[in-house]
Amino acid sequence: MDDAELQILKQRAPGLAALYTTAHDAILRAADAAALEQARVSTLGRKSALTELLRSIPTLPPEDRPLLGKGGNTVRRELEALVEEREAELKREALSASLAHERLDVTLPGQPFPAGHEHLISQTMREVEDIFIGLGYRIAEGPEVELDYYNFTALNTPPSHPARSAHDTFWVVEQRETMPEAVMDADRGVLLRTHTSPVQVRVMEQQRPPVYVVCLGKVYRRDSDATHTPMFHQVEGLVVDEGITLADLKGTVHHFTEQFFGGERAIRVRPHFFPFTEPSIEVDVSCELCEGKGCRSCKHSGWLEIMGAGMVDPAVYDFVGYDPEKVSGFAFGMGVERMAMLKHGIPDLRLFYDNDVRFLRQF
Ligand code: 2NM
Repeated sequence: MDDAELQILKQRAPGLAALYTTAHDAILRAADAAALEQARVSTLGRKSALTELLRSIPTLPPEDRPLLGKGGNTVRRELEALVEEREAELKREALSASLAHERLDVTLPGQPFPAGHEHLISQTMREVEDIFIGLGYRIAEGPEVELDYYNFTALNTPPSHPARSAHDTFWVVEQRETMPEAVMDADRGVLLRTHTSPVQVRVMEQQRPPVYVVCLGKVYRRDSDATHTPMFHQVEGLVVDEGITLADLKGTVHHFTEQFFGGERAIRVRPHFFPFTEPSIEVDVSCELCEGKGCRSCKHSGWLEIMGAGMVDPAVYDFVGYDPEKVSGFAFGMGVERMAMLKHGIPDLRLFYDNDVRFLRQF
């Protein structure tokens, strides 16, 4: 409504004009959404003077009705539009106030937080992997929950072997739970693998020679004391090809120890026994902490025991269908925790699993 229109309204319907100016001011004065809602209800609501006036029109003298009816509706539309405008204006004000107040500088540096790193055991496994990858080996993996057949039987470890007892092995399903006694068969148990060798058996089942693989992973034994944890890590390697001899095993181990421990290293082998290799050996590497003179680390012998190994027993080839007349091979196994302890001079196995970051972050 412009000034001229308002003047006319003032002359012809002063009550309606006064109502309009009061309502107009109340709406414009509303300082926030709640105040605006209050102004809307009191000026346009069901109990407002304007609504009452519009409602009373049918009772007015007929000559007054057109003016007050038309004027009243115009006033209502104007006030409704005014409320909407004021509402939009308040929203704009609120937005710019919050933008000013909650301004965020996205170029500020972030909150620093400490970055972790791989556990020493994982790092050590990766180093070992890298060395064998460099020799052309492939990495093999297998299940940690394993069948009796792969963990023991196919590795030429007969049912009478002490390692099969509940004393040393975590059984998941014992054979007698899966089989009636009469047909009890030593292969049907399910267990947590006690070494990574079952992976090598699975590899031989899957592929023909030449085989050059290493397997790294968790193994489980029912031991727990200062020098044994119920879970630990192993690396095992397997080579099967034509014409492989113990000399290849020794050369491979020598290369590995020099790469892993650094410097020039001598190795020596001692005879040993494993059910799955013949002949079997244990391998020592020269102790460089004392240059072979003898120290606490090498128990004053000048040598550190690092692995068991041997030439794969033909009995194992029978299980996987390899012909021992055509191929031969070697296998070796070592404990990752022990390798890391020897390399870094760590005195106690339990440090790996206490998860004290003051220890872990040194590596
Ligand atoms: C060792 C020591 C000696 C070994 C043997 C085999 C397989 F599958 F070829 F028969 N895998 N791993 C082996 C041999 C493991 O660990 C101390």
